[in-house]
Order: sequence, then C-alpha cells, then structure tokens
Amino acid sequence: MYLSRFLSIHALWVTVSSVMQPYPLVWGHYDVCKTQIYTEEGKVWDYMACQPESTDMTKYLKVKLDPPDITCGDPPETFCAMGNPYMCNNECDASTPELAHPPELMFDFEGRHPSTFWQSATWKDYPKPLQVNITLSWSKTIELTDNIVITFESGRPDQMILEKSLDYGRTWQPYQYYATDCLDAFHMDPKSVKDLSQHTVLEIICTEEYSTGYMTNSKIIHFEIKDRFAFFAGPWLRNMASLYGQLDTTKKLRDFFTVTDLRIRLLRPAVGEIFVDELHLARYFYAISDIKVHGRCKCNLHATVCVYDNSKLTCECEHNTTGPDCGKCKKNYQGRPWSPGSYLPIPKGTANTCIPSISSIGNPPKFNRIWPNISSLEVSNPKQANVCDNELLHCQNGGTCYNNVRCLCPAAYTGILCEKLRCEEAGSCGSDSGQGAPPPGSPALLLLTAMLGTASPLLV
Ligand SMILES: [Ca+2]
Repeated sequence: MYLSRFLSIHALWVTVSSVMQPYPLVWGHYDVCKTQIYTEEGKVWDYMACQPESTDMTKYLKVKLDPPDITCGDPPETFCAMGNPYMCNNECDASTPELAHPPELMFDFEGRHPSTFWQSATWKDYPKPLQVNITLSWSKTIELTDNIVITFESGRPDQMILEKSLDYGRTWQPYQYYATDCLDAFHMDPKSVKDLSQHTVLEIICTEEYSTGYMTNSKIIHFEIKDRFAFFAGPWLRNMASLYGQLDTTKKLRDFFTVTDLRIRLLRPAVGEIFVDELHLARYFYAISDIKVHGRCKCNLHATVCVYDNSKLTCECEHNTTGPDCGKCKKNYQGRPWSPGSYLPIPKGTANTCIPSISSIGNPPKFNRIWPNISSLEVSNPKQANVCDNELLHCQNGGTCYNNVRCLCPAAYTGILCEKLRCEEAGSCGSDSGQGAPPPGSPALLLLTAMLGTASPLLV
C-alpha cells in the first residue's frame, strides 16, 4: 500500500484544518525533491531537500505486550469501577468479541461511543506490582511531529515512564516520567514542559500534570512535542525557519524527536487513594482506549514518499541515494561522500545530491546510443542540460566550467569532467579509469547521461 495516496488525502485535510486550528501546519514544506527549471541552456533539474508528509504512524506499527498474557479475559474476569468497589458488574472475556479487550483496540478508529479499549488483568496478585510494558515498533526510524497522546479508559496510572529506542529496541532511554508524586516514585522534582527553555529542551523530566488526581475526569496523557518545538518556532509555531535551522545544526535535537520504537511502561495503576484496598483488588487495572503518534519516515531529506510494503516502511529515495532511510549513495553515485539534505536555506533547503562516481562516467561515445531513452527521464531537450556546474558536476583536477557546457581542462587531463589523464588515452600510463562503467542503457548511465546533456557532441 502506498502512503502517498493516503498522504494526498492527508494533505487536503491539512489544507482545510490549517484554517481551523491555531497551529499553522507548516509540514507541507519540502514536499518536492526535484523540479525542472529553465535556464539559458534550457531545461535542467533543480534539486531540493524533501521529506514525507507527517501522518498517523499508528497504522504502521507492531505492538507487543510484556508480560504477553497480561490482557484481561483469559480466564474471564469481572472488574469493578475504581470509584465504587461494589460496582463489579463488568466482565472481560477474551473468547467473546463483545467482552474482549485486545491490544489492537488502542489503535482503532475512535469517536464512537462507548470507546473501544485494551484492558489488563486486575491487580489480583497484590502486593506483587501490576506492571505492563507496551512496546510500539516501526522497524524504521521515524521523526515525531506532534504530541504523543495516550487516552486511558481507566484512571491515569500513578506511575508510568515513556521510553524511546533509536536502535530497534536494543537500548532504551527515558522520554518522560509521569507520577502522582514524582519525588516519591522516581526521586525527581516535578516539572512541566513549560518550565523548560531552548537550552534545557532535551532535559528528561518527571511531570505530575497528567496524574490521577491532577484534573478530575481527565483521561489523557501527553508527551509534548509541539511545546518543545515552540521554544524555537514561537508559541504558534510561526517561525518554523528557526526550528528547521536548529534541527539542521543540532544533531542531538534532531535525534531527540527521532525513534524506531516507543515503550510505555505502566508501573502502578491508578489507586485513587493513599492505600491500596486489598479487599477489592478488581478495582485496579490499566485500560487504554487510544494512542496517537504522528510523525514521518526519516529519509534524511532525500524522499517525499514512504512506502508500506510487506509490513515494512521504506523511503523511496531520490537524489541518487538508497537504503531504508536514504542513508547512502547509490552504486556509481559516489563522486563525493553521502550527506543528508539540509533544511537550509529556507524554504527549499539543499539537496546534497549524490553525484556520479568518476569511474562510472564510462566511455563517451556510448552516450549516442541511448539518446532515445532519455525522454523517459522527462528531459525534453537533453542537448541543453548542464555538462558541468558548481553544484553537482564539478570539473576535476583543476578544470574550470565554461558556460555549463564544457570543462576547460589543464593540459595533462581530459574527459568530460577532466577526470582522465591524457597519457591514459595514449596508453602510456597504467590506469583503471572506466573500469566501473555501467553497461550502456543501465539506469545509472541513463540518469548520468541526462545530467551530462550534450556530453558526447562536445567531446573531441
Ligand atoms: Ca480504541
């Protein structure tokens, strides 16, 4: 299934909703990887930084519970309302669909009444702690773009840690601690995100804001992404240039919002009182009706499309890059080290495209044979494309680019980009130049040819 179809609907929704909500939805920037522009030499490709649209990432995750048998209903169990230990007429039965509460009900469509929800077994083994880990895995690096929102159907837990992994679940770091009493639970002073600043934005805090007794009847827990963005972009996220500038230059900040997995560690259920009522343990359990995670595939600013295929997300890489995150240059495009795209300068950024390897330039006369295929690359007038420029097609070995149509090479060098020693052509010196040339008609050579444009007519 292609994300792109969903994303176009999402983009429409973004357009409509941007009128309705206070946060300007600026995520539509960087939505094109390349475009054709007209120059004196004709049509040429202009490359720019690009990224997939932000979307609902819960559609693409795998959920794992630990302990695996912690979901209620096997065997069937009755549970009570927390506020009234004598109201015990609710039943969880895993074998009856209407009474079952499996984990997928944390990610289904909400907005119905009553809500659908996952529920744990009750705290029947007290005083052994009732603890559950809920792990959400994408098998792909994703960048969070909006608050993580967890809606509880039970009371909000007395103690909880939200954790993240950047290495597919091998190691974990805390994202935020949540407690009714932070000092007692985690030996941390309670803080709110609003106590942070640009300089302390990466601090891991414990908050009491979302605990059992803080706001009666509220069932929601946030991990505040937008409040953290706002330290750079202003309270209404109007100055996104400032945020993008920071994300570009501060790897730690960028990594802070990047995850492959999230883990919700439920450490103590809502008790609602100081003491646990040991006679009515069927009052204590966890139940979650909804989890929201918004983000985008991390493609290092080299792709706008992220494909979900075979239960796996993969960037559709542009700019001659490859890999699940577009994290390396394609074969034959290693003319300079791989580099992520850059958000700067605003608004189009810098593509940092991978450029052809010198050894892949090949034997120039072969280009003539593949001219007819160039139309498939949408270069309508290939004879006008750049041979050299100061961006991607640098003349080598001290050559200079003349009007983008040819390299003026020092006497000892020749070739399209002055990449060859003249003595090689004369056969008077050993060389492996040209050994890595792709066969005529290969995709690498086609694209290269399109980029080189009038290469062959100019070669003498
Ligand atoms: Ca639900």
